[in-house]
Amino acid sequence: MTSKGVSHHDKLDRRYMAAALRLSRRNLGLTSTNPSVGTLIVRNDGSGPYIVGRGITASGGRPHAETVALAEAGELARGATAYVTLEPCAHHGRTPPCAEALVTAGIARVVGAASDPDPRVSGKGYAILRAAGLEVTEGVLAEEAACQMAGYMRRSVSKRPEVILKLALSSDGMIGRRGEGQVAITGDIARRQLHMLRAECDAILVGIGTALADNPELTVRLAGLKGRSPARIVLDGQARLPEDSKLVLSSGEVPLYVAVLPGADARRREALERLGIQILATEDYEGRMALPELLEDLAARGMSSVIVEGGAETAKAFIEEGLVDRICLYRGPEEIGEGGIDAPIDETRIPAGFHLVREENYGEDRYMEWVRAV
Ligand code: AOF
Ligand code: ZN
Repeated sequence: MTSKGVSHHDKLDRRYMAAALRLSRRNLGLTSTNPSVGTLIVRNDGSGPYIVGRGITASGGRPHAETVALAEAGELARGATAYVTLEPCAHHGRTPPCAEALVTAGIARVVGAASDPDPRVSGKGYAILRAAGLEVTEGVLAEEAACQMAGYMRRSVSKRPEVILKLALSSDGMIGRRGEGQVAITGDIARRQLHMLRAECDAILVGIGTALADNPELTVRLAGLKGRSPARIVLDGQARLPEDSKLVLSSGEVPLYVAVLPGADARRREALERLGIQILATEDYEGRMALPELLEDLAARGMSSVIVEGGAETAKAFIEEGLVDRICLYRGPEEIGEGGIDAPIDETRIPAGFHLVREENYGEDRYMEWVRAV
């Protein structure tokens, strides 16, 4: 093949992998503890490539993406190329190994993005394909795939969920006004984008200060994303969350966890428990809640990603302990001025090790997103 041929091949591989990644993004937040994987089966029999099968990891984590795409392709999978955003699995879990399914279906070539850190799979999926004589290209858009599946990657590698810090800043760098509850900082497009981001996570977390001041509901309220609200978590050392707060009142529809310190009032704690709220017993670390242990507990409960939405103290605690993996910053056009609450972090104070992955305008608001590698 000429070098020109190779580069055309590369471009096509990247294009289909990008499409498989866009496809798999749809089920983010629905598949934990499994990642949301995407698969495209593409035939090329002379008249140019065309897609014969599409698959995303199903809600709840199974069936896997490859199974879904192969079922759609049927006999057309024979001789085709499969684009998979994660190395196909090699283990007999609750479903047979996808690597074997690809071989059996007669797939000729597999293009993979991210490698799977799961020790039951890592390297073995690709090895099965190669041993059966399939052509394998690994690592196409690997960074993009790992970034999108960061929750799965972080939980597999560090036994804790990915922590996403969301901040909405006024033009003068404030996140709100003292004693005022919720202050509108960003516009409607940013609000909708945030609800989409919430839907992709397994939990939304706030401190009790924010829960008391804002009385937020922390659900996804967007047409088209109904039923996609993740669990809510309140860091509430003393179990002060009021029984008539919106968080408690909506806990019948969307799970609510309240993380308390060992010294929390037993009666308050029991009152919340009686309302069906799940209490997370945390360790007291010199008067503060031990966040690494809390995160381990959340991972053990199957959560792969948590979005921290405030307030300043809670954000600061996660930043200072080096527990933030992704920063999503919205910068609105208005000033807050007098009585403003300073943001714990901004564009000029992004910790070392993070790199900018997105920068967009949502109406009058600027959106910026930074991640650090898992
Ligand atoms: C794939 N395709 O779509 C996904 C994969 O509990 P199980 O049997 O579903 O296995 C979970 C593991 O499967 C998970 O840790 C990861 O290694 C892999 N996820 N693999 O081939 C998929 N979601
Ligand atoms: Zn599989």
